[in-house]
Amino acid sequence: MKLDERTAYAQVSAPARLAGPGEGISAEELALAARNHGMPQEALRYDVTPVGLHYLLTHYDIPAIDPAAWRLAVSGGVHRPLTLDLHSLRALPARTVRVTMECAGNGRARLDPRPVSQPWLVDAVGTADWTGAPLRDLLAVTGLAEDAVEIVFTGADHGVERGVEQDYQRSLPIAEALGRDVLLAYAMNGAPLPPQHGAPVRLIVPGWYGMAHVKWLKGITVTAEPFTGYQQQTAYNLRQQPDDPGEPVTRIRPRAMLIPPGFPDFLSRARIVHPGPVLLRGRAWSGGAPVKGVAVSTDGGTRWAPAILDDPDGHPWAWRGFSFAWRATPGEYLLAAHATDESGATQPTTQSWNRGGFANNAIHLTKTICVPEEKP
Ligand SMILES: Nc1nc2c(c(=O)[nH]1)N[C@H]1C(S)=C(S)[C@@H](COP(=O)(O)O)O[C@H]1N2
Ligand SMILES: [Mo]
Repeated sequence: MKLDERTAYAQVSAPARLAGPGEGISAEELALAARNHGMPQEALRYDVTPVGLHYLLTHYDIPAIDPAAWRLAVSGGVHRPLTLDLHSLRALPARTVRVTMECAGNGRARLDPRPVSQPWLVDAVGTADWTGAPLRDLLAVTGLAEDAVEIVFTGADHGVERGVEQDYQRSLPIAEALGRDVLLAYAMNGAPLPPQHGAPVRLIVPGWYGMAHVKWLKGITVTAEPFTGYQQQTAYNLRQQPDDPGEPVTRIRPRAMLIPPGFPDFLSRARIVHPGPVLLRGRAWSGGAPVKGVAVSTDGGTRWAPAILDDPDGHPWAWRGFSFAWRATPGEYLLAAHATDESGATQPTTQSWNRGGFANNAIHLTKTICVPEEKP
């Protein structure tokens, strides 16, 4: 019997599907959730997420790459193809950019019906200071062919997904790739990239959902046609039906998250506060345009009041802090915040559904109870 690619992987690699009514998270999804951890919500307290608290998403294995042996090949539609080592990359002028990154599947686990995949709640976000060489400085060295349309970025990780064997690859249109802040990053928060975040070099595309920031970069290929690889055309598209042409997932939609107030109940994670003034703090971000305003609700979104944005801190690609002075009285509350950006984009109250569970930015509710302090 001759096996084609699909039948060869049929035993281990299921097609995309939606969970049935009431179908819980499976052990396979739990295993993914444990490998690919989120950022604990209380880490919204930091301007820059400490490395171990930043969320993590890795489709296949984390490659073990010897930095001394690492090479980056720049090929395709360039005048001077080249192969670079880490030393020569570090010799280019360095730039540091603070970037809030969010996985396009953030919030997927609460969709109904739920796509069977990495089951994110709302924790797939983090902010880091990335240092590297601007991609455009490297492309100035190689030159670009006149007919260049896209740039394809290839990671060193390899796997099978929905029956398709592949290197992790994504592309960017030339105009996006030439942005001043698109980096070939070799440092995160001032230290060399750790293995799980793409060591020794990854791509950083500020404002775009996570899938564009290719880790463990090994190749850059300039092409004269749009890239049609799996992660570009099959995955990361908004579709209602499997055979829809799909709208590509690109920039991060606006979202605001409250730093969980008070203290948590161990299992339910409901928040507990005592009566009196409670300063609600949070972070808001958008990859499309700067955040213009944030509103807060304490009654699940019936009434809203404006929050106060922190002063701009010179980091346009990073989340913005906000505050709201609340006076808590005994009772049960659903706290919420929502962001609007300068393009007018805002957050929906109900989840916008698509088959992959991508780019949802529904308003998140934080269940909070205010109880009088117990006197000893
Ligand atoms: N090579 C490679 N790059 C990758 C991925 C991957 O699996 N392989 N995952 C992508 C996805 S889906 C996300 S959300 C981000 C996560 O980056 P982080 O793990 O550093 O937070 O990396 C992106 N880059
Ligand atoms: Mo992602």
